[in-house]
Amino acid sequence: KFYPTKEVTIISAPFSAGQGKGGVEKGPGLLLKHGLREDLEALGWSVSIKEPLKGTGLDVPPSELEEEFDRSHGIAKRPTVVAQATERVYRAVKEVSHQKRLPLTIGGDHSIGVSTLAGFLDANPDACVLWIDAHADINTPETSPSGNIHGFPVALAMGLSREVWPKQFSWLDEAKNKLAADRIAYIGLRDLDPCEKKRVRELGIAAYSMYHVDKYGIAKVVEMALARINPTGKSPVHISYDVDALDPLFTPATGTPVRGGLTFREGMYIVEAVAETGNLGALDIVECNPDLASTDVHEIDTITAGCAIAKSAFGETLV
Ligand code: 6HN
Ligand code: MN
Ligand code: MN
Ligand code: MN
Repeated sequence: KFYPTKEVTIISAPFSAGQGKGGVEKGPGLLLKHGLREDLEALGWSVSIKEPLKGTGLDVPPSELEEEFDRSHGIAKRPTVVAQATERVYRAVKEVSHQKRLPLTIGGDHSIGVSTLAGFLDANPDACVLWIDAHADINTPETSPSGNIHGFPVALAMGLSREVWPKQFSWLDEAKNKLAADRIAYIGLRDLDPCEKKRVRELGIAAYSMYHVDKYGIAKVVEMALARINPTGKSPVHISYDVDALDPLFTPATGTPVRGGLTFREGMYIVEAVAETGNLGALDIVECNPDLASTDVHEIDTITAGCAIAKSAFGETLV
């Protein structure tokens, strides 16, 4: 087992300026309020909490942060604050990873994926990544239709199109290891921008869309994905889980919902299967936005789905 002593640090990342909709910064507080910490303790984990954005003023809705458009190459929105927040989260994930505690990073929007990838890879150069998402998050300024940096984290961690990054992301040059294209697999894809499709194909990234989930079933898809990125079965697995991978029936309160997603059970199966291998190395749970819920039930469904992902990943079994 990669963490035989079962020690986890929850890294709270209440950050929302990687996209434009306020409310996703409330995700970590609500996940904790719904018992995330106690759930993990009940499964035998010892839990500590880190808050790298506390006191920075970065943990507020995007409308309260400086409006900024970098149009030097294509478009990137609010690069200064996103770079500041992601650097802080990176340092926290890196420290926790070197301490051999499992980093569980809770967002916040998915821009913090660059922090968790770079931070975990710093301590574990052989890590592999399952990116569970409706989206590929592999844009850079010149390919992004929106300029929202939550659509960039995979590209940033891979070092793609380095020459067009907003200058504020130079902190990332010091990260020791870049994510290699053969160490990441996607599951749940169904809404890629044209340039993202081209990139995923050209880089030969293992990409399992909802079509593949329908065709092969989720168990086979997880098996194929892990065989591609972790052929020896010995590498720690970093799961970056965007709750919009699940169908909006189950996680309606999220910023970029796309119908036709994973069922609740398919979504849990992915993390259960990795838990069963004993190789879970790091987990991110992102993009829960209570302000986008149209009813209280939608808010609770979304937050409790986030908690369920964590429980399943940390070893809860059904019987
Ligand atoms: N996410 N591909 C779209 C964009 O704006 O770049 C959507 C990105 C969604 C990002 O859900 O983490
Ligand atoms: Mn997404
Ligand atoms: Mn995402
Ligand atoms: Mn409903």
